[in-house]
Amino acid sequence: HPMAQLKQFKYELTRFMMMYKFALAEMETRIEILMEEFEFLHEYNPIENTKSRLKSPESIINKMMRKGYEISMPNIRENIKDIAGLRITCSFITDIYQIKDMLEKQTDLRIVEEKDYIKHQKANGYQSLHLLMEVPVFMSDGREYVCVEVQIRTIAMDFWASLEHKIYYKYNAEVPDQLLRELREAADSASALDRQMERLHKEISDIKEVQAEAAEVQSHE
Ligand code: 0O2
Repeated sequence: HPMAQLKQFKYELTRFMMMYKFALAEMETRIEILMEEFEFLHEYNPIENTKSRLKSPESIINKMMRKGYEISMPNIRENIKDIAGLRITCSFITDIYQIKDMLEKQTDLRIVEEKDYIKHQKANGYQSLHLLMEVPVFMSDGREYVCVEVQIRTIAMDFWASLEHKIYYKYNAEVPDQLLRELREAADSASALDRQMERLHKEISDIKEVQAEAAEVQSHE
């Protein structure tokens, strides 16, 4: 009966989406733990902001249709890797790789794909580190590895990406050439700012280190 079929589909879809919700919650907790400990050890928090989002069933279906795949739960799982997304914003580029290292050390997480748009900036100027991670989620019938797309970027990269995203949608993906050029220039300015902030940050850390050493020596005299 079609109504019963629909009910069954709704039931399966809800459970399917739950897995991604749990995987995101798991990743968020891990990040929180890492950050609290990091702050305790180094008196500094490398993360400015984290934001998680679940793709809506509607945009999952749209993406499946755009890519020409037949719509079924296993097919969605196989082909849409960003149902669960976690975006981490940091102050400095070095923080990005530090967070990646910390995640890599968690042996029960798997990094299945890495796209480094910082070392290999996209032609439009986009920069970010994307990690496709598989997170273990324990449900009543056992363990499942669930995919989470983690995007790690600096504040400047994030500022650029959100503006570009708005422009892209405003022009329905057909952005005028002049605007594309200006966006590219803005991306280069964002990169230059990131590099400058990194240098300043390093200088300040070096000064702090020297001061700490001097204080240590003095306390022994
Ligand atoms: P939204 O609205 O953020 O969810 P695919 O995901 O299969 O289409 P691919 O190449 O496998 O594409 O994924 P990739 O390159 O890892 O990028 C996926 C996500 O990264 C995008 O998700 C964006 O969030 C972000 N991204 C990638 N390139 C750009 C870019 O040029 N500009 C901006 N602003 N964001 C970008 P969605 O689903 O496209 O969008």
